[in-house]
Amino acid sequence: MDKSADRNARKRNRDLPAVAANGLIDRRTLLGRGVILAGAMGTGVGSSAAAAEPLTDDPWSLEIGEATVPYQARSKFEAKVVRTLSNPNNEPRNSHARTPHHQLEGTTTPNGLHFTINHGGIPAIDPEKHRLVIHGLVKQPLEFSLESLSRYPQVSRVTFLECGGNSAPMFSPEPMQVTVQALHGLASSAEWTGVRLSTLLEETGVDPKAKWLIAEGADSPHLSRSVPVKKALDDAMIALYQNGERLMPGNGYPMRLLLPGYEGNMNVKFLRRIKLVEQPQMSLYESRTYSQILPDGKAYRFYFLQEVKSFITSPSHGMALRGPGLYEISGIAYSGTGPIEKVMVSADGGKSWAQAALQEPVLSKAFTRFRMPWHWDGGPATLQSRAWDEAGNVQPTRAEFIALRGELAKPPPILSFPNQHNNSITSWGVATSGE
Ligand SMILES: Nc1nc2c(c(=O)[nH]1)N[C@H]1C(S)=C(S)[C@@H](COP(=O)(O)O)O[C@H]1N2
Ligand SMILES: [Mo]
Repeated sequence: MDKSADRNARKRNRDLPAVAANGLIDRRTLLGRGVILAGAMGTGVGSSAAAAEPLTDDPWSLEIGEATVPYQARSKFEAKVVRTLSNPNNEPRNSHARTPHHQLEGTTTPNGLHFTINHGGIPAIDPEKHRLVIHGLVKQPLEFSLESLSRYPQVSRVTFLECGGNSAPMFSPEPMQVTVQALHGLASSAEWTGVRLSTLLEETGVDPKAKWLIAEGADSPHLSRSVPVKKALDDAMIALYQNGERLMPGNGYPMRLLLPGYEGNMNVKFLRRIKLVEQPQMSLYESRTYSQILPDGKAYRFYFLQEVKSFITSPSHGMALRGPGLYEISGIAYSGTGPIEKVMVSADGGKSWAQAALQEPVLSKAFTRFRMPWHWDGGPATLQSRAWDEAGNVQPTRAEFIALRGELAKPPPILSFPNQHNNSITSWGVATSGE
């Protein structure tokens, strides 16, 4: 960009309508008013002026390319975009893989990067032999194979999945200096296709006495959870496909229970059994691990909902801004209750706020991408986002959340994992260095 074009861009950007302190700019400027974003601002990075002479040919333009393979993998130049693992050697305990939100865009988590938690490894299930049984308080117990399930009407649903333990580092009394992947990587979003559970329960018939069902997996821990029949008849499904292809092995191949908006753990993978019952079973994962202990020593009996939440993915920890100029703040918002209504963004640690643009489509219980133009003047800034859902729920500040739920328990209690369901606001500090 030559000097005068650069000057013009700077002037145009200065004239952009500010909507909150520390450089936040009206979101409507994103909608085609020609914001000149960072990099084109004459700092010598990002886009640069095209030279007048014709393009030269690089080696890859001068020979026949690689063979086309039956199942393609991404470019080798993307090899660093990976999940982080908690148990790479498969020791006999649980394994986590976290989604790299800071390296992804849009709202769909690619299947290879969907987060996963497996409490006893990933079973190698033969899809021909796998069966799902629905029994208990039903009129007619039934057994389904993968093939018989495919004869029922299929539905697709885009929904997020989040572990109740996602964002647990936010309970720390000291601010954690970690990436968005380490903080919030136990949440992902995909399009799931399969059969509504209500369709199958119509086939079996449900005894009016049945108020709960127990869902059980075919992996070695036989993970099982109690689910209210009301949820089963609402929007629960047996998912067979993930973003158009069969479920990934770690995400429940060949079939899983999907409970949109409910705690990840209840979405039982490798699903082999659904038993209709009168009372919840009080299994390990609902009485110990995911029952939230409160500061007064009492506990929530059940905690199913993943509440309204948002976090900024760019810029975020580990990235560096390359000099003052215009940037786009962008992130993800979602709520287990329904669609996102709005997201507010602050660049001054929550003193002033401005409304972000929501990227279409805004789907119920799915990741929603928000965007906010920001003019960074090179000074210190604290970036935050705060989401509202259509039901009127608002994401709490960290102080509000901690007042209700307490900080990290020390020493950690033996009988419970108390640090669950943290949906409070994340802050990213930006130093004058741009880091
Ligand atoms: N059968 C079975 N189901 C399971 C698990 C498991 O280990 N076994 N992990 C649970 C937990 S703790 C979570 S958070 C979600 C994670 O789903 P994902 O691995 O597809 O992301 O699956 C749940 N369902
Ligand atoms: Mo979980």
